[in-house]
Amino acid sequence: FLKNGATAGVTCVPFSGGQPKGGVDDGPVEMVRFGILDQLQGMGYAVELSAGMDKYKTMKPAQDPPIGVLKNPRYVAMAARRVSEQVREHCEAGRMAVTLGGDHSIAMGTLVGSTAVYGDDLCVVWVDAHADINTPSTTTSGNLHGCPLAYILGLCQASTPSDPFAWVPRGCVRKDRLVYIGLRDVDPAEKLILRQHGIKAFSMHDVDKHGIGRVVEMALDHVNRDRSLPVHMSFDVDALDPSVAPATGTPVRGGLTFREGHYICEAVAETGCLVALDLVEVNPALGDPESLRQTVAVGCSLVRCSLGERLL
Ligand code: 6HN
Ligand code: MN
Ligand code: MN
Ligand code: MN
Repeated sequence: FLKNGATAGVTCVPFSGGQPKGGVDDGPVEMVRFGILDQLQGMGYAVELSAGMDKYKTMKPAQDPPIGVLKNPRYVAMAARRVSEQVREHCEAGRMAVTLGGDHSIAMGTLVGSTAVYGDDLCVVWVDAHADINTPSTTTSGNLHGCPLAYILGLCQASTPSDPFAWVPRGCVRKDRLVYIGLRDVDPAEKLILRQHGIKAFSMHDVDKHGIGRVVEMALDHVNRDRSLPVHMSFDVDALDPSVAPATGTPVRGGLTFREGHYICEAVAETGCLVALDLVEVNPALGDPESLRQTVAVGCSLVRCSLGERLL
């Protein structure tokens, strides 16, 4: 799919409006400071960086009252819309779209961007402790980072003209082309949604039972049996165990080991099908300097592995 697989189109999204904790907006700058762009260049990629990353902080509307329980709805919608345009540009140019977050609400934008180019052939591998599939009516937190997939799959009520998310093409990702790996903190209403819509998910229980090798194979078989369709991987760093990635806003114990996380990225890279990658929820403000260094380092290393860095 990649006309020029050797160019990485990187979008930095310093955004935290999808959840209440500050600091996750510094995730991208910390990963850049750690050297992710040089590292990709060192791997042989040309790096094309989206312009104007400071805009994400200044675009916050003066007035953004909750809509129902949803917090910062206009801000989240504006930021995600901008992300969608930047990711679409990268995909249109045949670049590997790499998006560094930021909280996970920005995936609403990355998926609108990638599907605008690849259509409903696009397969989504969502690596996360959480399902991020709450609708505006099921979310109890009102945090939009817990909702992106409900919008993308078209599980929310039809949008009204005043809906800030009216620009999101409902159902741009097919339900049978989404698969989860790493789940272990799924809200009761989300469990119902997964079941009702027959959405495939591999929880940590499945990882324990089958091993990560088999789980990734089964996950890819589900969405992309022939390994012929384009893949967008959205990797929430909280999929990893908090001992591996402590600096994140919603840590849940019992997560992926360092190697299991990397294995997923290596196996997806090996398919040659990856066209877009999100690495989100790195929050440098949480924890001591060593937790921060460790989390930023692992985030960068997951990006490199997804883009084909090999152990040998
Ligand atoms: N994330 N299910 C919870 C909620 O608030 O809806 C947690 C969401 C976490 C989202 O980690 O990207
Ligand atoms: Mn999560
Ligand atoms: Mn929870
Ligand atoms: Mn998430």
